[in-house]
Amino acid sequence: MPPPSATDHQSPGTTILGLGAMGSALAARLLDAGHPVTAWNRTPGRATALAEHGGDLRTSISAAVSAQPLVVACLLPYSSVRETLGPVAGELRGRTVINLTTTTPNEARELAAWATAHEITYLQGAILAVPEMLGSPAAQLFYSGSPQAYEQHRHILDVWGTSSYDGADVGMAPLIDLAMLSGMYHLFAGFFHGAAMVGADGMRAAHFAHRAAPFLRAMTEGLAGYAETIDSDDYSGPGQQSLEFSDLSDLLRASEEQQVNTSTLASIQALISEQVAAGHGGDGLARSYESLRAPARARAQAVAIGGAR
Ligand code: FVH
Repeated sequence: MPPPSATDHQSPGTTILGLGAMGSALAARLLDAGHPVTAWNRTPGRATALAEHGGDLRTSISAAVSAQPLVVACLLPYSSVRETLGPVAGELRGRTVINLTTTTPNEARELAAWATAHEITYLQGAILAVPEMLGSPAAQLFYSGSPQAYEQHRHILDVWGTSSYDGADVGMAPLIDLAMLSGMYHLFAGFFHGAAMVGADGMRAAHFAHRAAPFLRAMTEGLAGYAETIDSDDYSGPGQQSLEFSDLSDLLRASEEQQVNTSTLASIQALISEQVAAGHGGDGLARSYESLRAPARARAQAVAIGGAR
């Protein structure tokens, strides 16, 4: 069945597959903005609020994807996307699928290849926001894949938050999203570690957060400088905190005194120690990046150079 076109009785709408916390918010913001929404959810009971909100709820996924030219999948986990879309590839032919499910770069590329094989236009998205943020500029949504689909449906995408397009490689949007989330979770783990250290002596986490947050916020000002060093591939430049100076032994001993799990801190010390052992102790802290970016290659290089000295 060909997708509805703009000549249909109303402007084309959007089908949302998945009415979990995020999918429900995606649908609700579109309805609030006056856009027609068709929706499907594996468990129908979760979708009653949408029907009350003016959504067109379909119990069959085939009917749901056949109702609109744009189909948005917001499911969990990634495997459920293939399980859900696979059986309706025929109905999706000629339509656009935007996958907002958290997906790895290679999973996105696999799905894009599947979509192309079935004449489906594919755009990968990544939502850097919680459901409550949707509809505000603070909600960041990254997209990569079909530039035509991004531009054609921009009026829909921009309802949800601040949209950005990261190029035709569908893997880029999820890659940037997951890389940023990686930084976030490392930051959280570091805060939890510190809170555990002071908590062992009775300081409440709230007081520690009051002290630590301004400091951690200020430290993010240094990220651009570290990035410049990494991009220059020259870690010997002046004004950098050296790897030797960055030795974390004091932090590890203090954590042990506080009987705090040292695994996260020890993993950072391992990166530093590896580079120092390879003869780079005088280089800047950013050089620990080399032990992260391609462990096998960096380790071989580091040992070879260290062994040559
Ligand atoms: N919630 C958040 O804060 C984060 C923010 C960043 C982006 N994520 C991603 O958004 C995707 C959906 O997340 P969610 O929070 O909506 O997740 P749930 O509330 O658990 O809803 C999951 C929906 O997926 C459906 N589902 C699960 N398995 C299957 C399956 N095998 N076949 C079909 N549908 C499936 C589930 O259906 P049901 O359990 O209600 O029947 C929900 O509709 C996700 O990628 C986040 O990483 C959200």
